[in-house]
Amino acid sequence: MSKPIHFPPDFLWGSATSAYQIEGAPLADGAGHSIWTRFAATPGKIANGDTGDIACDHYHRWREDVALMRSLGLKAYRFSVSWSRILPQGTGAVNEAGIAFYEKLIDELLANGIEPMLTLYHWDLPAALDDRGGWLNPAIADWFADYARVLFERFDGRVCFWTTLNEPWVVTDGGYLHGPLAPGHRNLYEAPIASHNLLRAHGAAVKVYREIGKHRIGLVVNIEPKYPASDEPQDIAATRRADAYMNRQYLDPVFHGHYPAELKEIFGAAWPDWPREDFDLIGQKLDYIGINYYTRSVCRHEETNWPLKVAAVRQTQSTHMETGWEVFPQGLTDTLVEFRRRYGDLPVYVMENGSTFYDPPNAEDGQMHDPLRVDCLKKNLHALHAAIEQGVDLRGYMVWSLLDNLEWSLGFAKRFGIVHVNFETQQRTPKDSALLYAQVVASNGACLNDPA
Ligand code: PNW
Repeated sequence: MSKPIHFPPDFLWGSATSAYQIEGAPLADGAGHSIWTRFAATPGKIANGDTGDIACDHYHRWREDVALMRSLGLKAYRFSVSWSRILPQGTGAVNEAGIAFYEKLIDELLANGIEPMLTLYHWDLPAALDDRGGWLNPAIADWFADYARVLFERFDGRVCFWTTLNEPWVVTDGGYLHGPLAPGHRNLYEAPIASHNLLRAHGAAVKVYREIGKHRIGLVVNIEPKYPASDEPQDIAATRRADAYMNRQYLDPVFHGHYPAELKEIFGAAWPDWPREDFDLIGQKLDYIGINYYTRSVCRHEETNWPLKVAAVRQTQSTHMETGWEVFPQGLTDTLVEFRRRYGDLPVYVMENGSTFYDPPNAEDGQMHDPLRVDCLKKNLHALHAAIEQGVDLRGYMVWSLLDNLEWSLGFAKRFGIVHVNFETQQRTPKDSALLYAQVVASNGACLNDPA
């Protein structure tokens, strides 16, 4: 029997979204193209030909969506800003209409007692910067810091939680190494450069924040704990490579001042020698770390898998999500405890955690039963609590996602929301998982002690 659930008194319960996935109207009011508006316009890149042109129409329904958060009792809302709404060309002239949209949203959140948590970059790079090399151009550290400065100057104080980047691993792995995400490159030589420039950009923005910001800034990474499929040395080595590539590639430079040695093994001739001084920029002190957790992976050596030589072993006895991800709540505890062991005692926020299971496109009579998501959420919250019991300085939890939304290249069919969206009518319907989450928030987790 584990101990009764009891979360810290100021625990920040909230939900998360990102700009391109929910806003719609990506070119409204003077905004520029992003790599995602272009990617979506390219046939075959997003399932079903879906695009973010309308998405959840949040650009027009933000007030209703804040009211929805309030009705669920949420204490925080993690969202991202679209860089190309603020700077249509990526650098230079500020588009005041873009600022105004986020200003209204932030003020509405505050008026409803909801803490805004702002992410500067959730994957929608201005297309004008992609034309100049995007994350491959070292100048992007300055471009990003200049963009960050604009938002710090306008919003610091009203926004007390800042995040530089969401999941640099996904940006590089999906955008530059394997190519399912914008800008869709598939290039072993580009991937390390993009990663390194993401880290330099992160560091440059934190440096600017220390000059002018007065609150908290951090980085958000996705962690997928890796477990060996056997105790064969080859499988153990494969697990180490997978862990280095996905979980340590960004955290080691930020907290330890160097990359994991395995990256050279993985990238071979494509792995550059980095200038020593870059690590001073990258290693800026952070106020918190944000961790996104969805699943684990069980690893075995597989000679033919490029470039890591690792294969994931499907756990046939487990429940799997629509994305094929295994439901594995223990991995959330392991991730948080392992973060503390490796990198020390820093305030931690789970900035995304959630699941996708099939829900029908229409919610009848105001209800949507989602028993698998409810079950997964409960188990994840128990696992979250176990990490606190084991000494992790956990400060908050953001469920992914508030709304069903554009799941990137998988389109609208993969629903992660605790609130159902009918994409024809834009009707929002809280699913059973949202009703459960509202009880969790209202009782600060105590309702999780109730049987069933
Ligand atoms: C996150 N992986 O992406 C993103 O931050 C969200 O925008 C996204 O909608 C959500 O998770 C659900 O997919 C990830 O392969 C994408 O490990 C891929 C991975 C992890 C996170």
